[in-house]
Amino acid sequence: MRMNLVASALAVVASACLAGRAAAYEAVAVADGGTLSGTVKYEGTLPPPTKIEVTKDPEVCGKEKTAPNLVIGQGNGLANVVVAVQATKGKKMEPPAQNPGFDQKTCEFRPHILAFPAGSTIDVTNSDGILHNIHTTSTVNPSSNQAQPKFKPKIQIKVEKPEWPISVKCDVHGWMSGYWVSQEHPYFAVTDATGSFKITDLPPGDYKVELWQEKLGKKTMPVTIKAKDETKVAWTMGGK
Ligand SMILES: [Cu+2]
Repeated sequence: MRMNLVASALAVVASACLAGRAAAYEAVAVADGGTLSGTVKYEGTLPPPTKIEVTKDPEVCGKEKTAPNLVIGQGNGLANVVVAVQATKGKKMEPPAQNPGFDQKTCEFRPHILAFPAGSTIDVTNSDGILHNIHTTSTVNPSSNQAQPKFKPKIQIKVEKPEWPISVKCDVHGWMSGYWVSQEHPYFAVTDATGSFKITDLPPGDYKVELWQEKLGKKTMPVTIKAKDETKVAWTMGGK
């Protein structure tokens, strides 16, 4: 009996170690999934927008830009927040029907935050007709550094493994910035211009949800998802 107890205690420790090392996502059928929806709003006194002086190619880029690192919309809705449920099992991640697109237009990356399933091939386009040089900084995936002159309209970059945020810059225009978010499961979203998001088909249960905004950092919120029900949240990030 005592030996059994010791053995099962060891087994628990061993499996905990394995979980800690691998923490692999398990794809299962989700018949009674729930929805997480809501908003992320900026809390506190609104900061004035940061202006960026354009120092190159103003005929295409414009003369001045507003920094994209803190975009606050109507009702203080916070755009471009990555909302990632820390799920360990659930729906199988389906590859996107179309390659996610990442454009360079008026010397800005569009979208500013691109979230996609790991294994996606990103179609990097250049709508500007001037030289850009996309430069990603990865630690898990290979980084990419490629010039894209106007006669080279599309570059394809495959992002094999989950990793986020991956910083994206342009080596020609120092103000251009964006982020890629490569996820191993489908339970993530990026807030829209009003700070809204929606994540569906979550297996019922208690979760931690990670919020990430490039300037404000990370925040973790708990939620409970109920079968075939919608959990609505109103979260805040930011100032005091
Ligand atoms: Cu550029």
